[in-house]
Amino acid sequence: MTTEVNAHAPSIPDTTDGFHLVIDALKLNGLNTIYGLPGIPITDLTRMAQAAGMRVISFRHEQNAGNAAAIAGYLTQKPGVCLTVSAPGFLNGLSALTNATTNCFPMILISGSSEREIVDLQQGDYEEMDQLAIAKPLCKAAFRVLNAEDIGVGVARAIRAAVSGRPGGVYLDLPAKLFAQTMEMAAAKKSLIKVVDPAPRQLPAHDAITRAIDLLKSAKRPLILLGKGAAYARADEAIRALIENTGIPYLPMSMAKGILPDTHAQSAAAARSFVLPEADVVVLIGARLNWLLSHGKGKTWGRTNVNDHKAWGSQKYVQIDISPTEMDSNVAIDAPVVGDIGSCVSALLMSVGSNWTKPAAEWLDAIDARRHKNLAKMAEALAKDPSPMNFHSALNVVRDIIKANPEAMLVNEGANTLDFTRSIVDMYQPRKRLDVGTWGIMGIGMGFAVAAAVETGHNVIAVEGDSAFGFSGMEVETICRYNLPVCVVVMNNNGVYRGTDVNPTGGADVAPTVFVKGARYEMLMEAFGGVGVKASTPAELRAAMNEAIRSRKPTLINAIIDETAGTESGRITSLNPATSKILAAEQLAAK
Ligand code: ADP
Ligand code: TZD
Ligand code: MG
Repeated sequence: MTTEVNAHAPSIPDTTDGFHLVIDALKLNGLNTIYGLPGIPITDLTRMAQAAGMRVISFRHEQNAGNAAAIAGYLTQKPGVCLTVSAPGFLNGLSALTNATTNCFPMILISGSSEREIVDLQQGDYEEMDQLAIAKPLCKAAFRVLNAEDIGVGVARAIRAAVSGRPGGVYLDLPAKLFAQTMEMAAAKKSLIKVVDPAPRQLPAHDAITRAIDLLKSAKRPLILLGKGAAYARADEAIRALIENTGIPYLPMSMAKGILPDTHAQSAAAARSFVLPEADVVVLIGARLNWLLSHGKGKTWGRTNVNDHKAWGSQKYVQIDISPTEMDSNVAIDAPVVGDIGSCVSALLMSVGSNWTKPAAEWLDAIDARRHKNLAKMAEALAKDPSPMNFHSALNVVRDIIKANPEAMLVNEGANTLDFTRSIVDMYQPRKRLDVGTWGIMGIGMGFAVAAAVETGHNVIAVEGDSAFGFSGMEVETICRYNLPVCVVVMNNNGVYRGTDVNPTGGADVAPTVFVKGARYEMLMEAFGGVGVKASTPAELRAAMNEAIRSRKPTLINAIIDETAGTESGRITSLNPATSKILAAEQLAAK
């Protein structure tokens, strides 16, 4: 029997290899962007991915690529993909993967690795490291694929692990040999998996809803607390309806700002230190009672000390979370509601109905009074125009720019720069504010900014402490290379927290928190063809930011801030272990 061959038909290769299977498996699942850094053994993977139509964004350091992938996951509900080389590249990416897991962002770190048989016998391969073992305790799940026919399964498992339940980071180990393995095309195609329903809805139990509603009905001073889980869940309409239909005041955690506009009449953000201790029933929606909420304990919650049994347990909690083991992690949760936020909030909403009794006027009026007092104080601080600028006068400009451009993405890190921006700059739309998150880490800035621009196409404004910026500053080249509409504002106060510390010994070394004075950060952006501006006044800052928004050109504004304006650790000074005592002792010893 003969087979007729059409000489003009395009030749379809009858085999494929590991490289192409990885690319095909990602694309099949709608993962079309890779954030990474090339090198052995994945250089060709980056080339082939680009050739196959994927967006491959190459960074200058893997940690920034990893942070980009993590926040891409937060913004899209699909795992962000980071690709690195073995050992050191893997380790650089791993800190971002761990941070993603801590923040509940879905992400997949794919790293090439050395050959198993050499690694396991510790025979000293190029970049030898048992990466799978190291990654395992630091992320949600970790997998290795040894055979090309398992690539489809490996990618499918990684996707499901990253986005189902509580989202998190997944490590996928791909040894160099895998990429060159070949497979017959038809079998290869069949081996790939298009994941069906990767993040299944999880409906809350009926009695959990009844319990929560009963508790809420008994409340005299109820409060809703929105966390970044609520923002991630994209249940914006249901959350707004729950808040508006019940009339309950709400407080957004930093990345939940904008789920409802910060100017909403029910926002208690400007009365935070009043509502937390005073509320009697608190509804947590996608927010953990971790250090950011003082673990539900202490003064923040109106308890003067742990042994104060009268005050202890005076608040009651409803907690909506997809993770059942989050309940009771810090204090007793009276009404746990386990499920996805969309389903849980919708179920509550059904029970709330249309004739819910709004909270007593006494509670709402007391909050309003605080709110107005604090907002007036803030307005007064913002109206001042000191020279040099302080955080307030500079951030007053950012506040106006975001108000005029509510679709812009805001990235924010630093200490004072973070705390002041969070309280001064109102957000108007959900998932626009991206910051240091659960760990309060520095270094997310440029990675987040790149991914925010790539994933949304909107202007990105990155408000950075001068120290914070330094952790990822080299990525301004990446921003220029891809011509991204990113405007970096460096709040330059000559150092960590302040630029005023001195070396107590009088020695030549400056204090550990102090940087080069009068540093010209704007020149970094100019070095790669972007726009650099030094801004010493609010008017200069405003003009430069407006131009950056208009032109969408990569821009870095060096905003000169009074070096005495900040405070130690911003607002978390209390977490320092008895700073003043240690310093006094050291100064004494130095004399
Ligand atoms: P914040 O720092 O803003 O207070 P956290 O990161 O502490 O927020 O809390 C986020 C919470 O949201 C986590 O406990 C996580 O399990 C939960 N979460 C994330 N996505 C969902 C979802 N789709 N449905 C329900 N809970 C979710
Ligand atoms: N390293 C990492 C990875 N994360 C951290 N949070 C720190 C170090 C410690 N740290 C902070 O918590 S804030 C900060 C550091 C180094 C920088 C603060 O200085 P800044 O901000 O210039 O960014 P301000 O505006 O001067 O306070
Ligand atoms: Mg600083």
